[in-house]
Amino acid sequence: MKLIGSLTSPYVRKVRVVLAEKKLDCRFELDNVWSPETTVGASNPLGKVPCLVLDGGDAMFDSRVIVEYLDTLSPVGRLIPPQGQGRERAEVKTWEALADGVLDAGVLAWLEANWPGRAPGERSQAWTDRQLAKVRAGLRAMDQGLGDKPFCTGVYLSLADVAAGCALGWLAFRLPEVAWREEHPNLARLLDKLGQRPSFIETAPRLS
Ligand code: GSF
Repeated sequence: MKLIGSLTSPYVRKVRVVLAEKKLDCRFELDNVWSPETTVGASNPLGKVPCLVLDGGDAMFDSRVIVEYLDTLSPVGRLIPPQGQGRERAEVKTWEALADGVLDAGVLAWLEANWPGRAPGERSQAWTDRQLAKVRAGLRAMDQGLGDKPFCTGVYLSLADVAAGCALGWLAFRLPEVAWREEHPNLARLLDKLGQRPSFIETAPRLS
């Protein structure tokens, strides 16, 4: 298997953390989706990372599909409850949707300010504010949902924590002005705990 991705993408990081937690082997191929030299389009017509290319050449995207597949490959470090446990499974996947949704809004806000294809006069503060309001509302919901539990859905690490940790780590990396730590001490505690795991240490977002 080969994972196409970048060192900054939180969605790619989610996949890399899952690979590490489940001790799965996978080659990592760096691709800059914003550069004219990107080749990810050959595997993902949407031109986005992460993209997982299987040994036979078939490609899989997006991160939610990839991590669900990876979790089936080995019983080691199960991160998603099995089909039979429908309610628990939906709870984990709702956490993932919430964390990814915070990221989707955060990425849109970040691109509004930073995508070089948009001239300064084309950047909309109203759009940025709309997206940042989603980020803040999502963080409030995550903090409340976590409460004082050790992990998002209880006492075991699951994909919910992986997704939440990748979202929080990316916000700290790209949107430090959101400054969520003081307002959300439960989330700060979770991120600090996750940050001690080798899977999170090895995949910490960096520019190069
Ligand atoms: C999001 C992937 C994505 O937006 C997933 O895999 O979970 N729902 C998808 N990836 C970004 C990089 S980043 O912001 O992490 C990407 O590849 N964007 C390229 C583009 O042209 O939008």
